[in-house]
Amino acid sequence: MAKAFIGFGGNVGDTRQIITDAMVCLALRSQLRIIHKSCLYQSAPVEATGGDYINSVVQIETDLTPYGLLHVCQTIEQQFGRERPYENAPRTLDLDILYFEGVAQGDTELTLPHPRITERSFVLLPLLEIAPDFFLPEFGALKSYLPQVAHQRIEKLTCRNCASDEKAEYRPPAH
Ligand code: PH2
Ligand code: MG
Ligand code: MG
Repeated sequence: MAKAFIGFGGNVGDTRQIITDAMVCLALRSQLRIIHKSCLYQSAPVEATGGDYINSVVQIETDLTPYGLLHVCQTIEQQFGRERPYENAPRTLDLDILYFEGVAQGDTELTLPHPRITERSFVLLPLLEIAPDFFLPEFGALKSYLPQVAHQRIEKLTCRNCASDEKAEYRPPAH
């Protein structure tokens, strides 16, 4: 079984509900198991247009190959009406494989780890919520990239397993 992380995002329709439902669809797949789910985060579009996004990250373990998992992700995107009129167009649902254990590849269809994993608060914050010490040989400790994305607006939405007064923003340690 390989460990993998998948990012969820969307900014068209009732995205909170769409992501919640899409996670149920993912969980119903027999070739994988969801280990951790982050809370939902609301974030400003990064290099994209449209309204705020809702984002989340899940950790899974799976017997699928990376391309097998990509196929599952694309099928779920289709189930929720994903359209691709142009690059980074507003979308009902986007599922990105962020990391797949043991795989580093530069294929145009599926680059692993995801090339922009360290550049986006909407990936880093939910991923670090469920894997605080996550380390990638190519990048090092992911938490070390938080200061670089501190300007990107993001808010953690309250959910069952988080305290309502928790703040998502990065705060430099007090000296
Ligand atoms: N996805 C993109 C481009 N920009 N911005 C936010 N906040 N959230 C996203 O999921 C997102 C984005 C391309 O997939
Ligand atoms: Mg994406
Ligand atoms: Mg995508």
